[in-house]
Amino acid sequence: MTTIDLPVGTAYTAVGAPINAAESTRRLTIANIWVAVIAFAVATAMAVMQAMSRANLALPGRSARMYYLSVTAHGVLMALVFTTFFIMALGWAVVREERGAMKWPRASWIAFWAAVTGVLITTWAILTHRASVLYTFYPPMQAHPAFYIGLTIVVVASLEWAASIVATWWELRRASPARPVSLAMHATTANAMLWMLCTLGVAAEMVFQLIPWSLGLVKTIDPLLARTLFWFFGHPLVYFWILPAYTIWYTVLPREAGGYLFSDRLGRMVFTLFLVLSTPVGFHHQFQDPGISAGWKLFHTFNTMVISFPSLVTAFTVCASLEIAGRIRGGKGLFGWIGTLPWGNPLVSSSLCAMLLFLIGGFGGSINAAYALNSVVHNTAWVQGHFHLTVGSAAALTYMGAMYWMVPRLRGVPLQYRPLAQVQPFLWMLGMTFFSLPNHITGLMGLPRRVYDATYAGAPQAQMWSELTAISAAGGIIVFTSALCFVLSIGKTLLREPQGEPAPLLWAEPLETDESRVTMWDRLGRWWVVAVLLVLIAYALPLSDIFHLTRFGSPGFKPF
Ligand code: HAS
Ligand code: CU
Repeated sequence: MTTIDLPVGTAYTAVGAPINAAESTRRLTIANIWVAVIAFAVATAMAVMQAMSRANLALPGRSARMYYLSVTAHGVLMALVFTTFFIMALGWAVVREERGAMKWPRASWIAFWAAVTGVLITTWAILTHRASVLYTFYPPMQAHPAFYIGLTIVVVASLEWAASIVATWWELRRASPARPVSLAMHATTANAMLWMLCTLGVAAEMVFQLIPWSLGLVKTIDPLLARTLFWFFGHPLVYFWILPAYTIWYTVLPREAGGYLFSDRLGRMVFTLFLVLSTPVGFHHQFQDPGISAGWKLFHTFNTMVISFPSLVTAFTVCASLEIAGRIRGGKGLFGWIGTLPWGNPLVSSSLCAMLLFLIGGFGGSINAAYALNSVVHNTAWVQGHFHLTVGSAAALTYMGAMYWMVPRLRGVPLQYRPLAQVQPFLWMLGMTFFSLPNHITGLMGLPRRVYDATYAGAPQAQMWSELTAISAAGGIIVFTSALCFVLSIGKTLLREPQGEPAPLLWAEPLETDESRVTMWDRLGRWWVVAVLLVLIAYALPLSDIFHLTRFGSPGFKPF
């Protein structure tokens, strides 16, 4: 780890009291975790309702209107709020270990409160039935301007976080040019740089299309352009979610499992490749859209296959690190090391369960990305099966494991209700298996996603689907139970009076210690330029094509 002595100076708490900057960073980390946990708890309640709806159970107050409100709230609070706030928390925690304190405490606290305000504005719009447009906010469905404005505030605020991370990295690199920053800092910086590139798409969609249109300043919107700008952002967004999980798998898991990171350098390569390759792939969400030529769609398919490579390297590196740990702990034979891993440690079991589910989710992703096969699965239940294994498990479950590990250390409190935290990952894995596998199967049978009416307007297949949707509803209930265990354990750990001093967050040691020299993978600034060039290649012509099409705008629709 590169720790350099920097003056940490004076910062201010949320209420303006002077405070040591390191302490301010610690508090900001915890504040972000609080928002993440609250968003998670609310979104979880929505999820049960939806799972039951799929199984056509008569719930009090069940209606199409409630269903789409709930799907929107669940998607926005889980996929956008829970994730982003946890990711910012992890970023601040890494910066605190690396530099001692964040760079711009005042601006960062202002950004935090701005982000919270943005979340509240958006949530108000959703919960008052003004924004049932789902988390991908597809126009021509139209929401209240508050929905779009709130989310734009969150994005802008998160960019302050990203800028601060990158500035910290820059300062550390300049202070000791011959030594790389820690792998955790490298990974966090790559993710922040990725965020600074991909949010351009959603910002353009918000500022030039959705906000003026929802305010009535323009009458119509071009859905194709909006979708293209959204997915310019939307795919890198999924890597923005997964990279913090990979960060934990590389930099924390090997140590907690009792071993070493198999290769630090491979880790650096992986995170740098994600920075370069995550954005020019968005058309794999638009294979079925008109107005984008087949050649460009195929180009994005190829890029998608290339971006699976760093995930495969991750599967290898993480498995190798776990094997080292398992053998140090006395595991013998081809698979004997798996059983000797500390499955009772909630960070370890969360990560392992997350990875096992990700094996299936990632495989499904490769099917989605195959241009022709996508027409079989697009807009079917398969897709929600896919993303509950990826963002809903690989990312979310690892985040939960990371919180079991971080919060006690940040607060100087032992993990509370530890047995709940110990069973929680297994319940999640069980529930998500029951939830997601039937979704994959029914998806292949043609069950559409995001449809409220469980009789599917009398479709003859509805009978065939019903048993599987009942299983997936049961899976949803198990996941809900797991979520409750998480909220109870982490909620109590957040609330309990501190009993000791905060403890440092220690990163895993690499197996090879001669890896501490700067290589091309550490030069993130240059790679960011390469990323921008690739984005230009992948998007400039297709976007110009869209602008040259005869364009018919659409008025807004508020069906629910
Ligand atoms: Fe995806 C749709 C393609 C990964 C999230 N994806 C979605 C949507 C979401 C999402 C939210 O090409 C829905 C969007 C919507 O609402 O419309 N996805 C991919 C591909 C990958 C992929 C190729 N997705 C993710 C990740 C996500 C995520 C990661 C969130 C975090 N996805 C698609 C496509 C669509 C799509 C199309 C559009 C579908 C449509 O038509 O609408 C790849 O990056 C996946 C690579 C991953 C692997 C797995 C590596 C495995 C690892 C675990 C190792 C395990 C070990 C086990 C070591 C190849 C790293 C150890 C255990 C022991 C016990 C020892
Ligand atoms: Cu994607």
